[in-house]
Amino acid sequence: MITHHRLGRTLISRRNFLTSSLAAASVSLISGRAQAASVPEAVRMTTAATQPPQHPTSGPHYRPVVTLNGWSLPFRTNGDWKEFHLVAEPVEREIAPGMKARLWGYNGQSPGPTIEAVEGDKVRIFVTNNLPEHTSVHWHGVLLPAGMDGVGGVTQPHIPPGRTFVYEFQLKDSGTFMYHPHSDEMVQLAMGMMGMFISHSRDQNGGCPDHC
Ligand SMILES: [Cu+2]
Repeated sequence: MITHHRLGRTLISRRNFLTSSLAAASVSLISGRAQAASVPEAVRMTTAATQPPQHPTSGPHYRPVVTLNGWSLPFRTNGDWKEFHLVAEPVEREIAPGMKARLWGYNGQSPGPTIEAVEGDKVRIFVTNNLPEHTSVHWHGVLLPAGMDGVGGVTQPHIPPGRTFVYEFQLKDSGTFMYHPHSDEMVQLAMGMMGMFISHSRDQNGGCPDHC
């Protein structure tokens, strides 16, 4: 229902107030380092149409990307952390006139939304599993602590259905990366579970030209 990032941001802050009590009640369903943190609103995009880029309203400036047939996941700032909420879930898409596909993805999209942050940022990504089986999220190519690498059964327990796991890491590097599950990979990737992860450069010349 949220189709514009500014509107979305307003709704997020209003809803945080409502969700904080819910979050407190469901703390036992959350695992990971930020166990007691309140969970940010999970923003969904229900259309596959390409959305306008999301210009940052807090933190270091960057020129946002445009994701074809998608958009970027809004974030909120909490202290010096950028907080995102990914929800792994079934997604239905009409991929040709009259032809509906039952896919899996994130936040109403398949592939999932693009995550954008800046080299040096601390990111906290809440991942809620609304799939009928366990999942995890691997941040492909991103330099991070082993425990945040998202390999289910190796660097963390798989995230069971109905549970939320919290990933936290600081971006050491800039670059174009991707995220995808490391749980039942052959099925979950084939069903559409993946998304782009953009770590913008802090270098003004390299990352942000004059008109930025
Ligand atoms: Cu990978």
